[in-house]
Amino acid sequence: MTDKRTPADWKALADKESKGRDLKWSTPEGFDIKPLYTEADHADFDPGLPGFAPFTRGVKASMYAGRPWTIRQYAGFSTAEESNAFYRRNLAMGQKGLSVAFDLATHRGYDSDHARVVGDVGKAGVAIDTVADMEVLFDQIPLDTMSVSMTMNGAVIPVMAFYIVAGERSGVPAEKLSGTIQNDILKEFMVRNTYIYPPEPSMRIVSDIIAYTSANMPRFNSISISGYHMHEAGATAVQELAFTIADGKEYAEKAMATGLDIDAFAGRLSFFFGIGMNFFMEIAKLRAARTLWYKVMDGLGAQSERSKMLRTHCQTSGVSLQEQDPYNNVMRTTIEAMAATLGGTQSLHTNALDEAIALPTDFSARIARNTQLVLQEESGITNVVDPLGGSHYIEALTATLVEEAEKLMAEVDAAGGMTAYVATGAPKAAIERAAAEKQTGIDKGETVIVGVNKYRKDEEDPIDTLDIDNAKVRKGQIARIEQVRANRDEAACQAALKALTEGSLGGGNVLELAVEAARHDATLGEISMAMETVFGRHDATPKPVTGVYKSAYEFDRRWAQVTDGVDAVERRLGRKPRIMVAKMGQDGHDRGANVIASAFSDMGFEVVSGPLFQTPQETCDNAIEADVDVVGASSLAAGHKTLIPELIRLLKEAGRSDIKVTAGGVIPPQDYDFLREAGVQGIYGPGSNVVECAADILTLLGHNMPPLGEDLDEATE
Ligand code: MLC
Ligand code: 5AD
Repeated sequence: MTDKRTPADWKALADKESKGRDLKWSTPEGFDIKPLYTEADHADFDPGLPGFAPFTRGVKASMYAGRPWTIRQYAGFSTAEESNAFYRRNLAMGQKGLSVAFDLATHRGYDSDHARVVGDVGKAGVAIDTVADMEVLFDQIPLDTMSVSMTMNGAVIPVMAFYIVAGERSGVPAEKLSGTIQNDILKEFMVRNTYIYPPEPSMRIVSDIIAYTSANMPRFNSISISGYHMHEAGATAVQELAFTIADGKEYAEKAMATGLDIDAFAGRLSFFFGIGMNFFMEIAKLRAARTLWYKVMDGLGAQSERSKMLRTHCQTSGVSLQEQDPYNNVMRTTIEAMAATLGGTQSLHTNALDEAIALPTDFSARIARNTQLVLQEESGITNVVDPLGGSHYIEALTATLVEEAEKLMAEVDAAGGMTAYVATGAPKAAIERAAAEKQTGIDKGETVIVGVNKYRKDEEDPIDTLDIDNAKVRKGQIARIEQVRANRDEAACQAALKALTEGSLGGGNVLELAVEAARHDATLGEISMAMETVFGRHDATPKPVTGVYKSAYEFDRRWAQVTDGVDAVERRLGRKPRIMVAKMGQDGHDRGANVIASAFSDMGFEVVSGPLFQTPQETCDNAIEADVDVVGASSLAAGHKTLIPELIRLLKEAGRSDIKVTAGGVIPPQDYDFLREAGVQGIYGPGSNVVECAADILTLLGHNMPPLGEDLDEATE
């Protein structure tokens, strides 16, 4: 017989055991997590049943018992030939759907022969310039049965057009194509930065795609509304939920404003969330997302149940993975994959263990994929629908997330919707603040990362990583572009491009017009430029937040040593030490750059945040004009071996080799010697402590910085 006790009895006993110590844990969302949850914590929340509104417990009644989630590994690198071979090997070994990663040149609408993309071609994804490339990418892959996701937002029009025409050329008409295009531009302006055009024409492109696919491609998901990148940029679960669902609402409203019936397109809106290490929070997040979307779509007047179901892809978190002791990443990814599947995702990518260093090798990709196969085929997770439904903690978290996200969504509504809210810069700044807060927790050791800020190995064992020869890929791409141009009907191609430019002014559907241009073998750069002539190109300079580091480190001894050092250098120079945080190439990942800029300015440096997407020449010119002491080049998209040495060469040529160059970001240790030989004076990989980076920079500037853990007097004794 159970002993009938009340929560008060439990509290008395727990207090006694813990000798009155406070057992609450405060999450980045600001939730106070208690050590015990009971029914009373979620009494007012009704999650319903799976397959029924509000879909909290899942969009299908049978969920994975009927059909498991899609194992869909995001991948792409180098050429279409190499990526195609990689896809086919993976499909043969248990992967179920495709998910294409394009290189940054493609993302930003440049052909591989463009001068701005010398460091980017084939690096972080596959280079696609023409329909011919797209045909090679899907060679021997049946497009009428294989669902294909394409992560494309900036150059979404030429990429969709190439996909449709590649389908046609392989005998598969558009209405049979199944898959997803990311096509989520709002989050690009907030966090991901691979936009091309300004917000307004970009939003029109989204609506044109929704209109085209709802009329011609009934099996194709017209958008993948993405919280993932907010998550990776440091957003809390509440921010990720609120901004993503509000983005979805904005797209739906914009499409309705063009005259489309909500039920004609809403069933093909899909979502994408990031899944990090806060296990229960992430499970609850997916349940909350479905609940929130149901309410939003119901509020917009959707009639069909399908229009109100939030279907989502998930990816385990890239930023949670570490360069140090990288085999720990396998465990992290497993935990995150469990959260995604216990949360009821439709499709999943699991990251590879070498994530923090390079793109996956065959070896690391295999472990990542097998993580999902083991969960599906060995763990029993698929047998029961929403197995954590009814857990007091999970239900309470779900209810709280819904409530808090709705509060933030009300702020978005008050600002006039997400397009207007993004234009104020508020969501980007809020996410950056959350990111800086998370980073201080890690740097101070309050948030433990095993193998990084605790239990760190004295020496790391190197692992094999993938290296791509971008010069070679670029040469091959340029040859194919020339071949395609030589064989096309030039007059017909130019006429189609002209029609696209005219249609961009208004009236036409830009996707429909681009499909025609693709049929005449226009290149990606040409199609993008045909629209850019009308729409213009959007530029941005990061504006990092300030004050977060300063307040977090108020009484920290090491921080004081660094700020004293900054003061000493300032006295010597007669001005503050100046650092420019530079982003070169088409790599728009600016979380790391912003964290550095924010912390360094709090430490007393004068920080110049360079604009995004610079060429080495532009960065060199900016650095000289601002007369900085140091350029810190942040690289997360593998362009470092091309772009940073070029910057150093240009500075030298300009007679300013006194300006020191350091590098930070995703840089494999194998490349350290190469970079040092090229003149890089400090390299800060993932897991670097920001305060120690500053200490190092002060040393570079000639200051006698005490080693960590020592006072200067002790150090010099
Ligand atoms: C599913 N089905 C069932 C069922 N479960 N039918 C009966 N009983 C069940 N239990 C049906 C579905 O209704 C559907 O048919 C079909 O099976 C396929 O299932 P799905 O659940 O729709 O899965 P899938 O096809 O995989 O689609 C998942 C998705 C989609 C809707 C989330 O949008 C998608 O694949 N997204 C992937 C996005 C992606 O890979 N992004 C990578 C981003 S990386 P029907 O007829 O209903 O369709 C990135 C990083 C970077 O962005 O670079 O920054
Ligand atoms: N191949 C495989 N995974 C990739 N990612 C990004 N580009 C690729 C690629 N080309 C993954 C990483 C990264 C996230 C944005 O997507 O996990 O963190």
